Amino acid sequence: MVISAEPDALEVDPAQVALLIIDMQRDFLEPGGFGESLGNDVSRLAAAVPPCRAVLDAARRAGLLVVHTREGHRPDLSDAPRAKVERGAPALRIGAQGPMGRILIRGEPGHDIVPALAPAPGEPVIDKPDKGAFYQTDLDLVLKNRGIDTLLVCGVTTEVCVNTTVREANDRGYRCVVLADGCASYFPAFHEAGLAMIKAQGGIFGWVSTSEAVLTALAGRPPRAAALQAAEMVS
Ligand code: C5J
Repeated sequence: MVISAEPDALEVDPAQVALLIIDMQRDFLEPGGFGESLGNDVSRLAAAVPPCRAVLDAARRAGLLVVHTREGHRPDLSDAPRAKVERGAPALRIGAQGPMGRILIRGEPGHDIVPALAPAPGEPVIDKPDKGAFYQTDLDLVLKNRGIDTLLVCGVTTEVCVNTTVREANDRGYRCVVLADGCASYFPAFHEAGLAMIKAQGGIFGWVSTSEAVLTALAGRPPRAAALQAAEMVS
């Protein structure tokens, strides 16, 4: 199938494509979690949920591998570097008690993926200790064992965990197609810059597309209309 994208449309074999949904956790999207503890307006991330859900539903229907990631730490913080924990006011740091349980700790309510995007049985969930989904995880193994060479990437935040993961994936030889409307940032300018950096220089880290373009491709419709949609949504 052909996915309309920037800088160029991309031909992919659906059998080798996975949907990778990055960190759509309550800790980042809902009040009282890690994102808000860092002083962010978490409501800015909500817009990414419906496009992610639409692509998730379509990917499941098409039989694509769907992989979810979560950022978080062990309850004893033994996998959390001091350099990460010591930032911010102590009452709001990683491991502190918040309204959704201890902030950014595995097993706490805030660590869960938001209900609209909850993993289905059998879908791999990659728990990662930091920004990149390949760092100290078995994601590469999971993808290689399924013969995956192309990742449709959405999630939060665009310039942090999405960009870090895309750069890691690019270095490992994966083709990354980032869905602009399926990603979000607390900072609109960083969202735009994060996408611009991926697709610049002939797609130095990958491609940028939209949920609509991917839905079109998965439905087997011609990519021409999708090209126009992508141009409208990404510009
Ligand atoms: C952050 C993430 N922003 N998932 N994590 O700390 O982007």
